[in-house]
Amino acid sequence: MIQTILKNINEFDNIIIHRHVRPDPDAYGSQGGLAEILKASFPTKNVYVVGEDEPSLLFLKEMDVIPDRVYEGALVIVCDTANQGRISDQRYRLGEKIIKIDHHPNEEPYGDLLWVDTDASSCSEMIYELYREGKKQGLTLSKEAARLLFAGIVGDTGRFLFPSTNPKTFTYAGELIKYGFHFPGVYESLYKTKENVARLSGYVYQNYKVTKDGVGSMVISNKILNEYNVTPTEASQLVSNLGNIENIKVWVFFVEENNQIRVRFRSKGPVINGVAKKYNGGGHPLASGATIYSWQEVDEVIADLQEVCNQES
Ligand SMILES: [Mn+2]
Repeated sequence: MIQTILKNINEFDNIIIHRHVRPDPDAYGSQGGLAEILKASFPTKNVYVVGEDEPSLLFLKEMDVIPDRVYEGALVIVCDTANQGRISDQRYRLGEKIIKIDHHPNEEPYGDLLWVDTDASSCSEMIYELYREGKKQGLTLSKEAARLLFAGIVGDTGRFLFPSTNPKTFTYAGELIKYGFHFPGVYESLYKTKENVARLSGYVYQNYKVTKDGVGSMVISNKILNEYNVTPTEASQLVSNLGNIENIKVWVFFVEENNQIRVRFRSKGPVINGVAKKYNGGGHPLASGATIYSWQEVDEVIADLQEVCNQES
């Protein structure tokens, strides 16, 4: 598949790279890393990156603003995005050919060519693999591409902590840091905490709940978001806080956003993406997301997680 993708890249002069909405470091890293590889390898091609900005990730890459006509006869590559509804900038459809490169379960196959590897820790890891494969044919990896791919791998593996981390992840990360970018700077930008978020973290540790079977949960209402002056996205990221607490096997965050409640699931073993799917969501077996529309559903979600925990113990 990598060879077929490379062949297509060779054939197009205009290449537009997309990623998912509410971008995370892997979305930016895989998109930006691929763009930098292609720019360094094919100086005469026009390579663009598009999508909404995430202010906290602008240190990684700035997006291009392009008119619709650029899509005419262009190759579109979508990174790190499982379903079409989540592609940031829906103009991706205007391209002549669409390639999906992703590591989420392939529940919604789309595009003319698909490369999906659910064993990859991150989409950035896949992009690095594409480079490794294409190296013999002349692909070039710049220091900037290395920085972006490293940031994506670090982001999706939680600094090499999550079980998705595999031997390749360490090998590739080791190869990437040889390019000489300042990796402590990447960590600093990715993990610096705003004061109000740190204080909300304290609130989470004080107020989370846990059932006797190991289902942890946390509800963050609009009122709390306002009190701490924290955005729903910032609050949702605190889901990882509960990961190290003993007795918690599976945990869930409910964060109010507009008239919806965003749900984030995490697990140390029991598979939870089935529950996410039931509530208008999906994702990885041990890390998924969903959306519910009333506070009454909170108890139902916890009951479903409880069931998952009991089945596997
Ligand atoms: Mn990813």
